[in-house]
Amino acid sequence: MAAQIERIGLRRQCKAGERPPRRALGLALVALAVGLGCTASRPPETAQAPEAPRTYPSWANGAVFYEVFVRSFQDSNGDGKGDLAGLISRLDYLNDGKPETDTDLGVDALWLMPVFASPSYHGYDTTDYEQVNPDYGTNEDLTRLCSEAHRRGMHVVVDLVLNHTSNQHPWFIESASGPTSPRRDWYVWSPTDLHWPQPWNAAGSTWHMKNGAWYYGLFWAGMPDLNLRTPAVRAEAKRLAALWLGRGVDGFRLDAARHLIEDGPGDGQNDTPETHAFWKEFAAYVRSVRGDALLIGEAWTETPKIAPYYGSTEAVPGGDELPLNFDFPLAKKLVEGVQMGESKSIVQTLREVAETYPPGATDVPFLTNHDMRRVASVLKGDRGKLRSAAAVLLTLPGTPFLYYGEEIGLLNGTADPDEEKRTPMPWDATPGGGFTTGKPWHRFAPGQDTTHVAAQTGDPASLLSHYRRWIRARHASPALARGSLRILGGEGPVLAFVRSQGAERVLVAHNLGPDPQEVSFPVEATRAEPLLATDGASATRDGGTVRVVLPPYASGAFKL
Ligand SMILES: [Ca+2]
Ligand SMILES: [Ca+2]
Ligand SMILES: [Ca+2]
Repeated sequence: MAAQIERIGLRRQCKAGERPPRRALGLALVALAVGLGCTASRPPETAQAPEAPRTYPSWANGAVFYEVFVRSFQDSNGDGKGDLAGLISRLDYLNDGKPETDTDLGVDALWLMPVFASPSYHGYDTTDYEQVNPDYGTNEDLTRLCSEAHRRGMHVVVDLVLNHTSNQHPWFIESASGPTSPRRDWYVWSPTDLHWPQPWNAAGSTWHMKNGAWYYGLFWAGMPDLNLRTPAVRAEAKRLAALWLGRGVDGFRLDAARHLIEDGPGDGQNDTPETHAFWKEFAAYVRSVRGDALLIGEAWTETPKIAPYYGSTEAVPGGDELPLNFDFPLAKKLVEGVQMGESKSIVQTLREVAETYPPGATDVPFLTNHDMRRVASVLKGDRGKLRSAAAVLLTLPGTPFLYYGEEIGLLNGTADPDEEKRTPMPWDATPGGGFTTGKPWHRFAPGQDTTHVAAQTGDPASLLSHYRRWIRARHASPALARGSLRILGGEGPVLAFVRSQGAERVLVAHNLGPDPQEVSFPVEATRAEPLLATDGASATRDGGTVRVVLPPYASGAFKL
């Protein structure tokens, strides 16, 4: 492969809490200019609704998030299980808080998968919402993690699972004790089996018997659904959110967000009006506690059904329900598009989002998360495709999420269970991988001897260095971080668009395929100056067009 030309214009580091400048919407230019991740179409400041706090976590708009499975990130005490003290010791890898250094990844925020007490390795079945899982440390460790992250300019969001608890939670044990239990209505009970299937599995059962009655547990019998119609449960959810905000966290990732309140089989198990009403109530409460607290919804469904989870962007900038929602359809199309070297379905999804989401909503692109086969395995470890996937993700509008290990091309484990998507982070080639001095709680994914942080950290050609550069390019450009999106063209291997914020415009072009491409774009330009060009991408002004040369899997962002 030809020598890489990698150039970056480092202008400044975005600071946590920085509010982007407002500007008027320039409709004239726009074939498809979307307010995604952009302040352009927010309502005017005069349209204030006095009864509701009009606040929005602006720090999250355009930020780069990093999803961490604490159990697999870094062990501090040799028990083979990652923990919060271990994560704290690795924070400088994620962001050292020093803009002058570029040896760190440079992410802006962390999402921690569940850290509360739980009998399972993954923690999505909570037994105590007020205590950190002893495997991970103490409540004080979590507060210390938050302050150490804040000191480096990072925010921290934790998983809050409100749809269900563990069947070992004292609330459920009390509720199940009999029909007269004072917590009977904290869960959903029926005297008979109502035979509702699981929405994704017609053969699945959601009603489970205990002590002569049937309770609703959407995922399985070990995870009974809370009854969020019960005022005391709603009050408890709010109290717990306020408690952890007070202990230092900056917001919550909301598991199973579309399944909270059910009113019947089938459609009644997803996206009900009562579920939306609960989230609006919960979000208003969280805003009243802390105006810049973030809520991120897991609504794993199609674009038209995700859109309503933002709520009204007129009532509250960014949305009066959940200000961020993971874009699952886009994640699927990004990975497929990169795999096939075809931009068409990525463009179609971006257009559908633009047409469907409320104006001013912030999109949340990602490649994979802990529930998906790792992208490096899907792309069969193909160096070019992995570089394309990273560059596309980090140049899209909104708030991109990385899943730990993606930045080094970590493979999936070799078997089927979910654990194989969540294997320990390989820091080096030693038997414990730098992850633990003991025996890892789970075996490493294949290739730990070659695919690890130490091997990539000082190598300018590594995937890790590529991620670092694109994250830095995003920070160096308000247009790339928070600007609007205008798509140029819509099929073939070239994915190209213009990101704009105020007077700054950046032309972004990716070659998703193995063949060299040369494309002229009819965009007004006084220059075509690389913000970052990787794998040999280049651009020149040519009359009324900008001509972009893209070797295989090359990406470029050019200031116009
Ligand atoms: Ca440990
Ligand atoms: Ca740094
Ligand atoms: Ca539910």
